Amino acid sequence: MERTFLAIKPDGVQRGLAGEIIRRFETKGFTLVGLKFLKPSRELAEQHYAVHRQRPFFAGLVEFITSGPVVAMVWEGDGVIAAARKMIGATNPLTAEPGTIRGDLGINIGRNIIHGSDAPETAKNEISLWFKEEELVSWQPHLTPWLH
Ligand code: FUP
Repeated sequence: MERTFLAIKPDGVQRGLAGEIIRRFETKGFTLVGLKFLKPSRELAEQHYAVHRQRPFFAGLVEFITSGPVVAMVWEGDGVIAAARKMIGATNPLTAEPGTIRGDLGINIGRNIIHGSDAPETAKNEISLWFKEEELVSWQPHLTPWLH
């Protein structure tokens, strides 16, 4: 079953949006299989954003993501990687569509509330960067499949 890595960034946590964001993925029908609350180390942040190492915003991005606690999560479900990206919306909250998390809840590209893996390979890498295998729980909600 497909899995993705999502993280509610320090701005989302500070603004008290964690519950609202988790609710959206729960009610959509995806399954939470990993969850932790932590203040990321500089090393973890730099590894997570390694692809942006040469970009001018890299230092600020690492500074920001390590500035406070984040909610790190792994969600499971058919098509969850692409669907979560759609639910999150465009990188810049000002141009993100209404109805998306960033479109509904944010205004600043440097404070865009949530991260979501952008492809199967990055999802795999990010999940193993943030979680140990034994921290992930394989389970099925006790619902008939067509309810999801
Ligand atoms: P996304 O996949 O939508 O989270 O966006 P990117 O991977 O392109 O960017 C990662 C993070 O870098 C964004 F969440 C915010 C930050 N960023 C900036 O601060 N300025 C930019 O011009 C682009 C990205």
